[in-house]
Amino acid sequence: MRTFHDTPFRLFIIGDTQTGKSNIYKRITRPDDPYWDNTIKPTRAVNLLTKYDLLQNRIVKIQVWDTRGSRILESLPLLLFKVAQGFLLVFDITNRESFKNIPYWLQDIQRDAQKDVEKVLVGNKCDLEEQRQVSYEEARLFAEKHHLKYFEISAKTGESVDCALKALEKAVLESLEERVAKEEAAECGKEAEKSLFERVKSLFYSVLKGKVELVKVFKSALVTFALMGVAQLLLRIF
Ligand SMILES: Nc1nc2c(ncn2[C@@H]2O[C@H](COP(=O)(O)OP(=O)(O)OP(=O)(O)O)[C@@H](O)[C@H]2O)c(=O)[nH]1
Ligand SMILES: [Mg+2]
Repeated sequence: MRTFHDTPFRLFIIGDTQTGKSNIYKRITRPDDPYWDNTIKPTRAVNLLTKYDLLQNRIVKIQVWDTRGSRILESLPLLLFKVAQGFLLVFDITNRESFKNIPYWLQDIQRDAQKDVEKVLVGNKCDLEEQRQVSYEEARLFAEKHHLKYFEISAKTGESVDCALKALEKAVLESLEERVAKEEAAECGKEAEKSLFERVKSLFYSVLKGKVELVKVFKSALVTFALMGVAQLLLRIF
């Protein structure tokens, strides 16, 4: 029986530069920090932290990856996409360009990540309602079209950050459980096939053994008859 406790869910936060990924990362990894820190510098490579989370009464280990948003020289995160099990796809609701680039990020995932990877779309900075450039409905429809869950969050106030993260964790957990169940079913199938094979084999051996026994009996009968014949012949002669 496998547990998920030692296998971290590798969750990547990706999206255009300045969409707030590092601040979301900070909210996730240090949720109890009382202050809002807007002095985080642009990410140069990746930030990475492993932590435990409670999900559906189970403790899951998650590894959160904060990546750089620049699409120039982005080869490092893209190489790492292979190890990801989930992506938090971030755009900034006050920056239309960052929303328009989401399809490119989806292409990167499709090209470089595992096929069954989970994705959740988040529109960050929902505390800046007056500067909004992407409506909730437009983003929601886009998400629906691409089979993604959509959350509007604020790394600044913390609004819905946990909901988005939990949705991603849940999707990853369900997909892993499904995969494990399939693997176990395949194993059971193999076992059943094997035991059927074993049964046919032993049946064959017992039949063969039976035949050998029959041949033995037949042989000894022949020998007995032959000896009796020889004995009768000798009696007649003498
Ligand atoms: N008002 C508001 N500002 C935010 C929020 N999240 C991030 N910011 C600001 O947006 C800017 C960029 O934040 P980062 O977290 O560094 O963005 P990033 O996506 O990590 O940027 P790169 O590392 O360059 O890819 C900073 O000035 C943050 O203070 C938010 O939820 N609300
Ligand atoms: Mg950053």
